[in-house]
Amino acid sequence: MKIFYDRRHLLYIPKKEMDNGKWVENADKPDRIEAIRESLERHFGFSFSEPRDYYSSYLYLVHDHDYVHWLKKKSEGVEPGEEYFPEVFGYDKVFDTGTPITRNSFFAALNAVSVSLNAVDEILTGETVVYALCRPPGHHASSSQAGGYCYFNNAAIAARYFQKYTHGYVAILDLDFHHGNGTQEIFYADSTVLYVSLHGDPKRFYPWMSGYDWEIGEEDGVGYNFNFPLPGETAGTDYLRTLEKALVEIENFDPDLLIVSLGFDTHKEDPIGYFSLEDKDYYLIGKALKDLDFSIVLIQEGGYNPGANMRASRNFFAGLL
Ligand code: Q9C
Ligand code: ZN
Repeated sequence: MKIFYDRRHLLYIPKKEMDNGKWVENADKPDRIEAIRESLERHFGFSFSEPRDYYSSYLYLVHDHDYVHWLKKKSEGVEPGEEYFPEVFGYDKVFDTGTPITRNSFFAALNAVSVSLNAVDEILTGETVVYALCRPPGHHASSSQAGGYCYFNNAAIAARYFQKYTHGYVAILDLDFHHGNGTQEIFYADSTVLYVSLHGDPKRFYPWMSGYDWEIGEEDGVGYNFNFPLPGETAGTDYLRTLEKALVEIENFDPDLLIVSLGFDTHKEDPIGYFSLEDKDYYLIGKALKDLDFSIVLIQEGGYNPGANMRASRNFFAGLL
């Protein structure tokens, strides 16, 4: 399996976030990705390809010009080492209080997009499984707003980039603990991109605004959006049973490419996810995907406990490959 990884993510270090009225440490730290890299290097001997950089014009496959321009200007206005906390939505283009802007937010988020597009390029030249080990994550970012540590929607841009060259159908399977509100929004009226997500019930868990099972798409997209909200503490058996249902929808759709938004914040030891998956469950998740007959691009999303990420990723790839 080919893996793309860009070590410049180490330069992107958000410090704080506001959670329930309190300043807490920001969970999107570099070590969560380093843990995965080390684990895969050690246990499988994988090597990591340096991505080539893409121009920011690819962002417009998904994002509004106003939004891209706003993020670039805001990032440039922050002193190195400082971070800017967005004002209420309407003034700034961020929908929560957990997504600070640092001097290199724009640059780091664009690099994560580049990592993802390199992975799609490999698929276009005949690879069948490629992993984009990128940070910051993307699935909460909508066409015009940042949120949930996400600035640009890596998976959504990857899907549109694939379609630009193939006119093919894409399914996005979102396995992060949190609902990918951004990805859902971007493809909500689109029947060429299927969005399927398993996540914590939005009645209790972030991002609260979306992820209900009655959100099935609109206009042409009706029937091309599937949400599987699950209760807190969901463990392996229930999770895997639900995953099987989700995979049936993907098999019926029969995509030309499957993009997996891969979050390890479903692990029971994750500090901000509330499922109870154990190390061995990730082997079974990987195995469930192996049985599918599609080309797969895996794009890293959440996963905030480095130790748990090491074990989850090792088991996931043992099952997948
Ligand atoms: N009081 C991803 O996993 N914090 N983003 C919620 C609840 C935001 C996570 C705070 C969590 C976003 C890609
Ligand atoms: Zn998450």
